[in-house]
Amino acid sequence: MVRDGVVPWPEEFARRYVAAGFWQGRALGELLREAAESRPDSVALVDGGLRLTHAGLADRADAMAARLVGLGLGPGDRIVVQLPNTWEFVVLTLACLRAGIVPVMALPAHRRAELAHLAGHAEAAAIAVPDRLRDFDHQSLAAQLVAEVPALRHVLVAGDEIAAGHHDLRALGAPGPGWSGPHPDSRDVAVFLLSGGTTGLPKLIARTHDDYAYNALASAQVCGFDAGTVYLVSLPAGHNFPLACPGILGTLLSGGRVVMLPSPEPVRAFATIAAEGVTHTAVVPAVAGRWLEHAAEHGPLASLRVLQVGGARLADELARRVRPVLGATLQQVFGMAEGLLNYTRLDDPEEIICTTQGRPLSPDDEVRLVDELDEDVPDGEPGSLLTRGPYTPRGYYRAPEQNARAFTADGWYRSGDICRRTPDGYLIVEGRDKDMINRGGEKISAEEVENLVYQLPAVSQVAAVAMPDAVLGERVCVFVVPRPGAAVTLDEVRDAMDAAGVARFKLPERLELVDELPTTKVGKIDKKALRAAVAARVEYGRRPP
Ligand code: J2J
Repeated sequence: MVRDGVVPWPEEFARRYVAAGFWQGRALGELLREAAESRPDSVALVDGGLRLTHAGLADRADAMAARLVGLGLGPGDRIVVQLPNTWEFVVLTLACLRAGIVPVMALPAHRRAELAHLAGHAEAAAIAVPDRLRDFDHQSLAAQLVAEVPALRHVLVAGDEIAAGHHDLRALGAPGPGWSGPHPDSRDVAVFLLSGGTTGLPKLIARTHDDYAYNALASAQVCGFDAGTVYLVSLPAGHNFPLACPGILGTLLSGGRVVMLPSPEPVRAFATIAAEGVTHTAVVPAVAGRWLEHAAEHGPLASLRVLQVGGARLADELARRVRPVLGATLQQVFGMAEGLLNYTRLDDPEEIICTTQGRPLSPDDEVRLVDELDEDVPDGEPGSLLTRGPYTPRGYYRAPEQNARAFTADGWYRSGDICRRTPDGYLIVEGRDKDMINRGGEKISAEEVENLVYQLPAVSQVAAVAMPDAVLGERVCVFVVPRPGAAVTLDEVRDAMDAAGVARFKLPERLELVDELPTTKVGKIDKKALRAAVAARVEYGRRPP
């Protein structure tokens, strides 16, 4: 039971969410088991040549739960999950939800620095990795982490070559023993998600069974998911969007079918959508752009009914091309792992679908747009988004200092997004007042980049900012003031960050050497001025080397 360090909803709110029927008082594993039993023989999960029925998937998840308990893992223990989009990800996640073991959703791109932090902060007992992925030896890194992180004992590996002492995830997930252990309490933590990152290291978001089940079920309803839904996962599966908005969990709870694909690369994605009759999927704007280009040449996606796009701002012009070119209904999603989800509704007028980022999922989502003094701005004016609600936790896990900044005293989460609200309650994302860079949906904390660049002895001062990019929306640019007589190059910065063991998507793609950094009236580095400077100089449409 992970309760220490988790900030609960005040009891008065909890009672309200229960009374409204949002919180059902049931564990996700229980709900998933029930959904599987109502359609045992239909296909639930497809990964390449492997097809599992709902009953087959539920049985494998039960068998894995029993075997994980056999390894000495139990309710409340944490497993860092760093798996690509394969069946093992789904079986492990369901097994954890059954047994009350809490998965910590890492990304395949994470490296030693992020994984050590996550495993350490969550006091994880196990880590699940692929053997190798894109020429990176995840298994060796996991072994190294076991030596470094005190609580970490087990390495679970999905792959062909399992090192001595490590456990074979495929064997753990083979059909076998049933599971009869008790279901976790619905107020316990079901999963740990990672925050989009504004601080030096990623924070953990504890999502409970009650709130995450509601997140997935209410999303499934708004997105029209049912037993006929075929949902393609091509974004990293541990991200909130493909996991539960409605994602994998929403599809399985609706009796539908999940198709796993390692990447959204258009040739393979289009072939899979056609072969499997995919009806729904979720992508980031950069991927939507590539799919539109591909479809313009190769034709629309006949089976696809709904294309969800979120994670970063979708340009209105791109939005308008989705229906005519892909033949699918666009659904804009403005979401966050911290909770609040905004969706355009499938039957909204085309104008709303193409020019807004949707409206809140739940009637009990509270949204305020405020100025610097936390005063509400008039409707139609841009303001900073504050939110509370039945699936928006009241604080990060074990982070009192950050919580004091990221949440108000009465529990509103400061998302850091600058939005406008239309008269009918839809939000338009206009910018942000948080120090984060959104690289095609991947969130990069400027502070984290700066801390790493400061490790270079030649660096006197550094500021990381977003530079506009035609393909990804934004990329990382660093402004560096070198020490007198010293020189710094982009390659040196990238090599140093790589050596520090961070995900490659965080490495800067441009470096500007300057004599000094501009400051604001109160003496802080003026990032607005820096963003303007790099935007003025940038070459648009340049693809990464
Ligand atoms: C502009 N900015 C957006 C959008 C997210 C569904 C969809 C996305 C996420 C996600 C998610 C945006 N337009 N449509 O968890 O379930 C930016 C905002 C937001 C931050 C959250 C989901 N959709 N954003 O992106 O936790 O800045 O979640 O605060 O990764 O992404 O990032 P993250």
